[in-house]
Amino acid sequence: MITLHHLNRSRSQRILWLLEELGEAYKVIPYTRDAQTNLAPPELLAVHPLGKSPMIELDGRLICESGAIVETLCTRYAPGMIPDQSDDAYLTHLELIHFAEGSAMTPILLNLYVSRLGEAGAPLHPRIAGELTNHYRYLNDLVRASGHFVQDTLSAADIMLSFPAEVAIRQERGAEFPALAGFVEMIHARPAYKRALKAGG
Ligand SMILES: N[C@@H](CCC(=O)N[C@@H](CS)C(=O)NCC(=O)O)C(=O)O
Repeated sequence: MITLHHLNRSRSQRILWLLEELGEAYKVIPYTRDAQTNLAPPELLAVHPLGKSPMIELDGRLICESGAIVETLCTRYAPGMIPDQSDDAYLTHLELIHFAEGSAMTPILLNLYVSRLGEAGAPLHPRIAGELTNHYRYLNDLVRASGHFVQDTLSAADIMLSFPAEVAIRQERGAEFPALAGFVEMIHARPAYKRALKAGG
């Protein structure tokens, strides 16, 4: 049994989605963001010193970091979601798994935080806006004719990249990045994605 420590409205939603795609038995322990601060509740700190979500428990081991969770779950339950290591696509997979958290989230989070500074943040806006566009364009250009990243069926990278891609669409960048918009439309139409939305509340 897999246990997911799930924070509402968070990057944990993509792990719920993956679990629904896998069809494996799992249990969700829900956590709710503080209504004022929007931060995770202190109960998550009792689980792990970072107090962040997602985290899963698998075979008695707590695993944090979405990338590590997705890689572990796909390797064990859906090896077809990761290209064979002898294929060039495996390197693209590795790049994109790391890109999702290590690169794309930097301008996304900077944009979120700096926008709260109002006029005081204005000197940073052009640089952040430029980097957001740079990262979204890169992703847009990597979407394959099949509508996926890396391979022509759902892969681990699609799960990881769903979050930054959805942010781009929520920021109304769909017309500028139509392939990214198509990717988001495609994943939203998947039955497992819809079940995960319900499960995540
Ligand atoms: N790189 C981590 C990021 C985890 C993370 O920052 N999660 C956010 C939710 S999207 C969180 O728990 N925030 C609550 C808080 O910082 O209080 C991952 O991909 O798992």
